[in-house]
Amino acid sequence: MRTQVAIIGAGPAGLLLGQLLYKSGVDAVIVEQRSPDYVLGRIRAGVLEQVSMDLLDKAGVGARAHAEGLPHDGIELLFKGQRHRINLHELTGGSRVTVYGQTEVTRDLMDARAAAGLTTVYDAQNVQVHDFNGQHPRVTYEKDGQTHELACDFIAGCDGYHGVCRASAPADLLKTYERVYPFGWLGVLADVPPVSHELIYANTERGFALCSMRSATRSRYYVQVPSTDKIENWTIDQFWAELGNRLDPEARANLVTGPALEMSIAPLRSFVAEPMRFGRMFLAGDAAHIVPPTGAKGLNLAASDVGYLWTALTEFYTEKSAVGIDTYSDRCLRRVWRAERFSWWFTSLMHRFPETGEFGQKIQEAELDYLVNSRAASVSLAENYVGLPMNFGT
Ligand code: RFL
Ligand code: PHB
Repeated sequence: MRTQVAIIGAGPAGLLLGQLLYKSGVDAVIVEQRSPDYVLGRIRAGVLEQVSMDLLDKAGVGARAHAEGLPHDGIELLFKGQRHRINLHELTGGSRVTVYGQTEVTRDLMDARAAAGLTTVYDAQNVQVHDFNGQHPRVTYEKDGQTHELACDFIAGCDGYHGVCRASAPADLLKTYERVYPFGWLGVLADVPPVSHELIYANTERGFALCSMRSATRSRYYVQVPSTDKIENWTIDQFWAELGNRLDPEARANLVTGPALEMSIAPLRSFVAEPMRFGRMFLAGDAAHIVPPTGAKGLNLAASDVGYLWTALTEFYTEKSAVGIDTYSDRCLRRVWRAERFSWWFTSLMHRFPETGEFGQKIQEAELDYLVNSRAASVSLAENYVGLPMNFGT
């Protein structure tokens, strides 16, 4: 088999790239190690920046996100038992975010890919990338007991944090930066109405909590737990009790409980791999970087990487220009590090750190007090939360 761009991974990054390239007339095949049901079963992100919504529109798959996604003009910060609203819309001069689940984004992209008759190889085993340092890269994989080869012009490594593409980059060219946090998020998805119509980010002496949602009837909640904690240690009733303990009295009174559709613990990590291009192989999304979920930036960064890569590859094929390809890594990494900084800062502000004790808690409360009462500080939070434009600072 031969294609112009071999995309490794059918998560949101790979699927979005495939759809954008299709719109530009560039041929791509996606190779994914899991089944479609497994990919759709992963419950992850919920908040889309305007930049991501625009890319979904450009890919021709934005209609359902516009129709069913919930536009949010603000978020609430809860500390010292009181909630304070950050008016994202007013502070940013008109921007907002859209609450629409990653599962739904993935489903919309999968449906569009199937409708266009584009090739996705699911359940591919032992995927390997070859010869990306020369002019003729190749991908090999096994399926149904046979080895297959995919010849291509470029490889897009959209295969997530545990993927094969970053692992195949020459070790002497790759530099990684990492911070692992001493806690994770215990998350629950449940068919109950949300406690509030906007997201609540809570800093409490018992640890962080987040009240999010997927729709008017489906809620997504998280509580901070030590990184040593195990999901077997929790029942759903214990989860609801702990969440309630981290909310203000009004939110606690509004909390509707029910059975969990999904319950799992996600570790928190900051990670960046540099560069994001190795010859004719590009990394995009979680394959290149991880942010702690506090700033809701992971999926959005994956989308903006893909936006830059799509532009670069389209320029290459339609204008015979390599400028976008040559600047891809630098352009992405500037945006990545800005999002890494914001996500690290918001994580540090909202979570209980075992080593900083009561002093750390008091400093956080003082910063939160400043944040909600200073317009300058509120604007800084708001403009980062809704997402900086793709050409910011250029
Ligand atoms: P994915 O989604 O991990 O997809 C990678 C795909 O590659 C496949 N794969 C391979 N395929 C072939 N060969 C191999 N060797 C392969 N190895 C792996 C995998 O099976 C998979 O299908 O990466 P992608 O596309 O870069 O997308 C990134 C996002 O999924 C991620 O950044 C977000 O989910 C992060 N995130 C959030 N991001 C936001 O923007 N807003 C949020 O509100 C938000 N909340 C979250 C989150 C992540 C969470 N968890 C569990 C990590 C909340 C949570 C709890
Ligand atoms: C979610 O709804 O899953 C979600 C929302 C906001 C975040 C992280 C996760 O910051």
